[in-house]
Amino acid sequence: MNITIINGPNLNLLGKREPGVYGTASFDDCLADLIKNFPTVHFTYFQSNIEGEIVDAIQKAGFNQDGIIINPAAYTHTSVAIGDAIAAIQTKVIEVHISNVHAREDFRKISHVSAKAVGSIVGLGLQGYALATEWFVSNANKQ
Ligand code: CA2
Repeated sequence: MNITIINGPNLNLLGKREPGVYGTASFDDCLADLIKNFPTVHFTYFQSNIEGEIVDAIQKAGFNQDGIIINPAAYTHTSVAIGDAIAAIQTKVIEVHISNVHAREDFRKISHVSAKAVGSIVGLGLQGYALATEWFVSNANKQ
């Protein structure tokens, strides 16, 4: 099974800044755990701080992967282009947010992704990525 993980702006800083909100682990740590814990999954990881590059990554993964896990970070709340890209592809998408966006500022309650995703996981920390992977593995033969 092939899963692409796409992370948006500033998530390259995980583990280095704001540990109170986003924890102390880097995404490299998280990816190493995913690779270890899901040996049947081939993960492709992409992170960008640039909106158009994220759209390109969605289109690239959107027709040849078994699942996409995306955390568009701040673009979640602003990017019609990322929402449109998710609506345009075949691959199912799970939206993940590390923090509980519903318990933060009002602007974080808006998502251009949620309605186009198969589901969303918010507020469960980096474990959200493992839970999303688990869903794709469990539902592989139903897609
Ligand atoms: O909770 C999430 O996963 C977010 O997508 C994270 C975004 C935020 O804009 C969304 O509202 C919720 C921010 C990512 C910034 O990541 C940092 C990581 C470490 C240090 C500073 C920022």
